[in-house]
Amino acid sequence: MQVQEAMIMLEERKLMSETLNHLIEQAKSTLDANWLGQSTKPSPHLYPHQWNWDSGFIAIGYARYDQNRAQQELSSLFSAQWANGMLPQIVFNPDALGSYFPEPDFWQAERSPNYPPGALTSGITMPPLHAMAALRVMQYATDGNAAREWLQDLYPRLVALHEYFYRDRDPQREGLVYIRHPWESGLDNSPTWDAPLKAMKIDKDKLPPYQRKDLKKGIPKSQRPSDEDYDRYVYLVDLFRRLDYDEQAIYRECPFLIQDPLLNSILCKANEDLIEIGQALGEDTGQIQDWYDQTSRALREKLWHKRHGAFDVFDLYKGEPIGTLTAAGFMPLLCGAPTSEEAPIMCAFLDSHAYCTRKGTSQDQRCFSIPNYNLVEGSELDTSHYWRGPVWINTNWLLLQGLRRYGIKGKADSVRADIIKLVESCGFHEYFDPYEGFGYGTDNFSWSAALFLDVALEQEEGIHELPG
Ligand code: 9WN
Repeated sequence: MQVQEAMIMLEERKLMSETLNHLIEQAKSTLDANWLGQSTKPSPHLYPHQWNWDSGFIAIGYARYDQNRAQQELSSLFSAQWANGMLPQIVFNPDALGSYFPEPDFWQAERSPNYPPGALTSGITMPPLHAMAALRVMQYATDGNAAREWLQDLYPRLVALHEYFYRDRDPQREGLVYIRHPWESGLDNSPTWDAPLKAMKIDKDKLPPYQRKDLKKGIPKSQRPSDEDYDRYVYLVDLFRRLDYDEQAIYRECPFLIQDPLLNSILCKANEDLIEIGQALGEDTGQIQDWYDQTSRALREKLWHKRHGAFDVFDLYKGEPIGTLTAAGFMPLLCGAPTSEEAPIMCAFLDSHAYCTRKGTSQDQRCFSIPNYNLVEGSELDTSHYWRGPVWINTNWLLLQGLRRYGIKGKADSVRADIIKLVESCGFHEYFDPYEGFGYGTDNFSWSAALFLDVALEQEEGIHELPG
């Protein structure tokens, strides 16, 4: 056994099952407190509505212990699906309007002919990990018949969502879909978006008036996106509503069109999981297999960055790669896109100081994997600033699945151990400092609780041992 593995095992044992059980109960209480009756808000105050990819992660946690809630979480989100298949980034809670920006009055998403009657939604989407979550609901189902019935209802909606991406977001039929707003990436102020956002020519006097509400929730301004970023976020929303959310017009006019490896890897993996669901339901999954093949090939052929040893991001508007150094560059491991030569190169990069090697346990040697941005070469690194350096539990959880897929046991175990350690020392924060482990952003954050639950229950059941 290697020294690294032995140290991790020792640490895991030290966290006695009593402590783990206590944290598991706390995670469930956190989700209970954020439960709105049909869905879960991401956090008590900062995010009072339902968010798209948050609900996917949250359902993954619920799938482990509450099938009903897992199913309701996804069903309520899909009840606001647009007629063209788009699943909105936010489904607004009518009882909580007034404390977040932007809300339905600003989005004016009803200008689109695809807007779902009776729902209140934003006009953009997010990474589609819902088939991954649905597969877990199926796998952990306690009542097979009820789960099957639920899946029969959800399956065509999941197919429509994937179809939307390939039909409307991949106009050149490359197998890679684009995002058109940083909020669609889920990694809002990632340094990757700096160049395309700065290149946007905006006339501040022509921006619609708006007021940020995120800065009134007790989170330091230094931990939220900048005002310059918000001006650009607002510029893009205003463009979409002026174009009545017509995707062809947006494609022609939008200055922010990006092929991102995180969203594309999630879509690719979700295709694979959707095939498994479809086969269990006796459906023909040929089209979905074709989507999976297209995207895994395109990730490899267009986005692999040999010199970086990770996957790149492509700016479709400018027609050139951006040169990513964020955690998104490792996400293709999730769907099996890297070749058997590329995966070990990525792993060596991950195992360098750039993304935290577990060097020791003393304060000055400690580093939690993996930060969202390269700690050595990231020129815009800020270890307390949102997506510009901190460790996030959702990206770590995704990476964990990818590392396991390739049998990269040492790193997978250390990523899992760090998820548990961060929660143990700081609770269910939104994000964490890679060196100090401090929790930042909002507290009682739902996906931190849900994904902690997934790995903690796995550890408790002792089913985390990996082959090889
Ligand atoms: C905008 C809810 C969401 C997450 C995103 C995260 C943050 C929103 C915001 O919170 O974004 O969508 O107001 O900052 O960046 O990933 O889904 O938790």
